[in-house]
Amino acid sequence: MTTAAFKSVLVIAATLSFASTAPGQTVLFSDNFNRANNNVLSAETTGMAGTLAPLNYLQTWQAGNPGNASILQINNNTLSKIGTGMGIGALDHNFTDAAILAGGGFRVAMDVTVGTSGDDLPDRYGGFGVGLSLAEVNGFQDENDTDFGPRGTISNVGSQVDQDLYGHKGVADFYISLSLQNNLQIFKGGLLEGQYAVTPAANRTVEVEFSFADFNAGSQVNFAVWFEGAPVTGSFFNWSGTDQNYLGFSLRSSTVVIDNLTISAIPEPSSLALLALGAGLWIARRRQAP
Ligand SMILES: [Ca+2]
Ligand SMILES: [Ca+2]
Ligand SMILES: [Ca+2]
Repeated sequence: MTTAAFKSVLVIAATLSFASTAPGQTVLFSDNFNRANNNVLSAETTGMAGTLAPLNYLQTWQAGNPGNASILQINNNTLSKIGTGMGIGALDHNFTDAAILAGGGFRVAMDVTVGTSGDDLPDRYGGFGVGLSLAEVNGFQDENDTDFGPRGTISNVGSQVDQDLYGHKGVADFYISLSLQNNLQIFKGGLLEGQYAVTPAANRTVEVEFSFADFNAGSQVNFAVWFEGAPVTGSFFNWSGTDQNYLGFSLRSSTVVIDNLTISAIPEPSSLALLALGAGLWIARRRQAP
């Protein structure tokens, strides 16, 4: 290989590492929610795809448990939270699959649209958390009133907003929300880690890549965040439990609309290298062409 071609490979490899939709990912589960309106999110499996499809949605908290069945619903080909009170649920699957370990990580993407509200503005959002146990998922309660939601609160932390003497901590190891005020909000261990102002355009896609060596308690998980395909931030957290990686979502505003949920296994390093090598050879061949 020529030096120029080798440099191309390096550039392509670097680009692949940071691209928001790297090729070679295995879609474990995706859902465009393009199916008939229903108060039960997985009443039909139309719109679901991926190696784990179909999956069931647990609708743990709908302004109560069992609460109001219409709070979380399939509406207008989306997953929507409609009506008064929070909607909190999860996919009924522990994302500790061999395909995730093989590549050393996974990605989650979803489009988030948050409807209006007159109060608690930093705590009006849609988002998801990972590193959850099934017991935590089944125990979800309103995260603005209790310590049993995946996210935790911002307005209520250390203040007396809403007459709460104490803030509320979430149960997810990592959680990210897009807020009504267009901040990406990252929580680690149920506490706010940082807020990042973003400018929504077309799809309002929140995407996070998680990479790690194993699912053991205490192991480090690196994360990288994109919004609308552009990098936002990255850092790390640690799994709080062993082999506990349910994915939960929580929605809090007048309406919150989720669409195009995708969970992918990141490619094995060997296949990524092969992709880069293939692209490099292709460039080299084109450069040699008359
Ligand atoms: Ca849709
Ligand atoms: Ca429902
Ligand atoms: Ca955990």
